[in-house]
Amino acid sequence: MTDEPPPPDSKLTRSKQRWASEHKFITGQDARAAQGRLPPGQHLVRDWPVLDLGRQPDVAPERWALALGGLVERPVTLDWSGFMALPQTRTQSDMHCVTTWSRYDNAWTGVSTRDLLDLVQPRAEAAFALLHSYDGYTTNVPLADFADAAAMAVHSWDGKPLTRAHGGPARMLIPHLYLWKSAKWLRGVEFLSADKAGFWESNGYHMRGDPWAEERYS
Ligand SMILES: Nc1nc2c(c(=O)[nH]1)N[C@H]1C(S)=C(S)[C@@H](COP(=O)(O)O)O[C@H]1N2
Ligand SMILES: [Mo]
Repeated sequence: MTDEPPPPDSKLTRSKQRWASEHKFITGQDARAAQGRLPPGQHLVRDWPVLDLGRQPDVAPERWALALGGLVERPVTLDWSGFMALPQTRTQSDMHCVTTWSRYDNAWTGVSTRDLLDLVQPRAEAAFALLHSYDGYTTNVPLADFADAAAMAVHSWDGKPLTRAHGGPARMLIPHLYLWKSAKWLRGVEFLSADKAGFWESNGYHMRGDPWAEERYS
């Protein structure tokens, strides 16, 4: 799957690149000692900040499609009605952004990644997933994390359709990893045998991104 040219530079994007080189926000806390619900170095917010590369694609559901391919037995491209016809899962989870904010108790509706995997049947060699977005963004995750019980492609938050600013009509949600792994405006998932860095992973950020282990930077 080919991605659009890299999106425009923004002040936040440049700051985040600098934070990676300075290893900013690392507390060095022992992950095993981290108790409770807030990962080390994080603080709680009540609103829901918007973070992206500064280009928010306007994808109407009628034009939206999700291509699932790569190392799978049955590559599938889902249109909106095909996606919505899949089993619908409701969950509640916390989100943790690498810029140090966390937000509790987000109610999601969407399609569980396990149901997507059942559909395409990844081959034995598939070990990583590369997520592709309509704004040209990419991010990579190990297949085991993609297949986590709480991971899903979501279309609703708090009972309402996901807004364009937050990645609507549909985005990935992998709540046990930092939020940059949760690709907004999702358009494709490519299953690979070898790990391949996405946008932030090519700019100093971690290949896995576990907030409890403070896997912020590479
Ligand atoms: N397509 C796309 N997905 C993206 C991004 C992006 O720039 N483009 N930014 C990531 C980052 S760095 C974060 S923190 C979250 C922010 O999601 P939110 O704006 O809904 O809070 O989206 C992630 N997913
Ligand atoms: Mo982020």
